[in-house]
Amino acid sequence: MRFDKHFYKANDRSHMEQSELWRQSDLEWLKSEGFTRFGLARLERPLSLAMYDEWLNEGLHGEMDYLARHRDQKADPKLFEARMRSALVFSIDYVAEDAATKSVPHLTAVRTALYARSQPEAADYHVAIKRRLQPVLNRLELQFPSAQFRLAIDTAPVLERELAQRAGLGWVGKNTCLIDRKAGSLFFIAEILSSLDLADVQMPAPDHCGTCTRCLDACPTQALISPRKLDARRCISYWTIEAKTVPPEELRPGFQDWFFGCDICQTVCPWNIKRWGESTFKMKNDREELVRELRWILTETNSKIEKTFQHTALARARGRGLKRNALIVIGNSRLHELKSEVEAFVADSKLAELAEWTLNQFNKA
Ligand code: B12
Ligand code: SF4
Ligand code: SF4
Repeated sequence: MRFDKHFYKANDRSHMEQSELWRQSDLEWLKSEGFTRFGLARLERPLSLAMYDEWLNEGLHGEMDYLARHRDQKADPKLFEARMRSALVFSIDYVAEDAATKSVPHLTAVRTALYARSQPEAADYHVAIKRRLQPVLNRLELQFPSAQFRLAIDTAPVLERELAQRAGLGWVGKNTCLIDRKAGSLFFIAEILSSLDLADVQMPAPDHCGTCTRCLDACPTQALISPRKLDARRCISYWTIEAKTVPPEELRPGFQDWFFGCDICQTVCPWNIKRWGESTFKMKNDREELVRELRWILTETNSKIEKTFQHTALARARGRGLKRNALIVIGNSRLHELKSEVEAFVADSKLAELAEWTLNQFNKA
């Protein structure tokens, strides 16, 4: 873990001392716990609320109805947690130095997003990160017995990228991800909400995308419809993780061999290449193993698949979602070896059309 001047940049020390939230000993302790990037932000009406509203109004959230349901709580955090006034926002890397050798348990050859690959955070990162932040929460509770604190990551109705941007942890890149010049963007955002009324004095990080458009150019399904605007209905990550239905035919070839999630708009980003090098993002190419794993996905019962992945990020897609994803990878990678397994889905109530499409891909060059 790094502990350098970058840490101080992300955390306004004079402000920290003024708020008495963090003393030098606290900062040293956080360092020893492995936290090197965090900042403070006031919980208030988001600056980007108009962008969020526009995004919802244009229907770019697809089937993710909860994002519309969360809208009012995101607009006014007091509706979500009446007592909370501020947030300690953390940036937590999810890429290991040896990421190329990491895999989801039971799956080594299918292409999954880096955040879902085997490392402490991957075993349900919500649980793993909450567990990691628990000692920080405990310490805060001891230090401020009359204040309230609450851990949050991902699922809470909080606009985490905006919060992290205001906490000084990076800028919102054209790929919509929060990026830091040294850390890149391959990190989770997590926060400890607090009832302490802290002034928001962080210097927002300047935008370092400049004239670069690599992410927009590289997205195979043109989901980045303009800088900082993502149409989830075109995004591989959305379709392979969040959606319950089958993606439209015109998008499927763009999915290439992505089985779960997608990292393309981040792994082409110069700030991630600078941090991790390109080889970190490569997967081993093992057709035999890929066929074996996809055969298992297609032939195993949904309940057994769900049990196998119950403590991993893959649980979100459920058994049927992973079968859907497998059919697309098989079609795009022309895995003829799995023809009979695919044929078994031609009578499936939900996946029949997709299975026909997969079989048709075998006839293409
Ligand atoms: C829904 C969701 C998705 C959806 C939609 C993503 C999207 N870009 O909108 C899908 C399923 C596609 C998705 C994909 C991924 N996700 Co996601 N997702 C979320 C979730 C739950 C809500 C995001 C949301 O509300 N989207 C709606 C859009 C409009 O909001 P937004 O992306 O936050 O954008 C706001 C800011 O960018 C802000 N903004 C823009 N410009 C500026 C400028 C300034 C100055 C300011 C202040 C604000 C600002 O305005 C926008 C509207 O408010 C968050 C967790 C959370 N609670 O926030 C995780 C989250 C954004 N996801 C995350 C991750 C890791 C991913 C993936 C990398 C996973 C993967 N490998 O497949 C991909 C990345 C794809 C991509 N390019 O975004 C991380 C992002 C970490 C980071 N470094 O940015 C989050 C924060 C989860 C977490 N706690 O770590 N995700
Ligand atoms: S995650 Fe993949 S599909 Fe989604 S915007 Fe990025 S490159 Fe495009
Ligand atoms: S690829 Fe270029 S434009 Fe896209 S987020 Fe990275 S620096 Fe910004």
